[in-house]
Amino acid sequence: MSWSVFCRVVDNYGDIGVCWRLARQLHLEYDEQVTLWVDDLVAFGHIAPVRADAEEQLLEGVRICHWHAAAQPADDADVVIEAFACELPASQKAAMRARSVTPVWLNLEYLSAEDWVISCHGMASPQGGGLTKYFFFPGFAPGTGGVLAEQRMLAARAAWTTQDRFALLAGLGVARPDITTLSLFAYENSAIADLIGQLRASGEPVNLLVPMGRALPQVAAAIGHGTLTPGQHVQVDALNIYTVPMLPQHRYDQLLWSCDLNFVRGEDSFVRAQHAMHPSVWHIYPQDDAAHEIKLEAFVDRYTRHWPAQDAQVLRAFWLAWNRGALVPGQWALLRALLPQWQGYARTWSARLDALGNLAGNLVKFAKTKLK
Ligand code: TRH
Repeated sequence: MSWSVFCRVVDNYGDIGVCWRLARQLHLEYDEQVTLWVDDLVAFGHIAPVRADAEEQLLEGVRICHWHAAAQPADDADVVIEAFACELPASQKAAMRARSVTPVWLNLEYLSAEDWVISCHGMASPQGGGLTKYFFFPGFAPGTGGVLAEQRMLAARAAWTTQDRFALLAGLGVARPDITTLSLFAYENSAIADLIGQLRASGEPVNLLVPMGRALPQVAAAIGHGTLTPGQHVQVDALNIYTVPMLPQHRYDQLLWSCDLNFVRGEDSFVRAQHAMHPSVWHIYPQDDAAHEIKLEAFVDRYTRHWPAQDAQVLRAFWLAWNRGALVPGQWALLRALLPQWQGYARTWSARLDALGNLAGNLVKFAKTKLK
């Protein structure tokens, strides 16, 4: 089948992060012909080696086209995906109406663990002119579209060794890869100062790897350092802070595999941290009406369903505190004490995710049933 995926970068890297992984996997693992239309090649360039000035380019077998005001996309594709409810351009809709075989039009939704997702997954909405749009919901439960998980990532993860881990950390300048190692990818968050304070007070030797981005100024402020730039190492007490440049997506995956606990955010890094089979803390994308807390709790409910109640409570309290911007004194110590058991729970959770089938494969199956 031929596929066109449309992506508008609302902000940050998650929109294009998800679309790029999906486009690449559809081509590499399902042998589909894929065009990815994206409106922000500069943001895309932070996670993959794309040229920002090219109208059209080929990367890993995927045709990438710049979607801008003057572009008139009109692909003759079997399946057209509007990612995250980005509106398809009129020219594309006209091409879809004119097609002799009606294409499958899919809205790929945001990821949520809420129960209602199961009943809405696959719902059809007639669009006139013989076209129907289907709502495709990623999710964590049977009856949803699952999450992205490439075969080659799963194979690479299975082959990842302690030596690989040490080599990766050494490559980032980490002097002692044998001590507790955390990564911190987050939005601006006043709880960062609390975390750093509690890490320092613990006296435990810890590596804290901080990717470039929105959390970095708060890390710098918390240690009274002024500006931090990529590749720096600052030691405060037993806490070793390393600033990490923006890595290509597969390297970032490897970084997640290499840490004992990953602070992640948004949608894509959140899922990748689950594939890493290590404990994680999620900074959910904040929404004005606090709707994000409902989503956060829905995930916590699902994720900790089989945990002892006491352990689940430690996680829930920490995640809520992190997202509300203030840790309670002693909260890091409680989370730290949970890490050994949580490591086991994280493995079990990851196996459950694998059993759902991956999002790209589920999309292919779904599209085949609808393409007439
Ligand atoms: O960047 P995010 O916050 O992205 C999004 C957007 O804000 C979007 O509008 C919103 O809808 C969505 O979140 C929920 O977080 P996310 O989703 O984790 O995306 C980050 C991407 O960046 C992901 O694909 C991983 C990638 N990445 C790298 O490739 N290298 C890196 O070094 C890092 C830190 C991230």
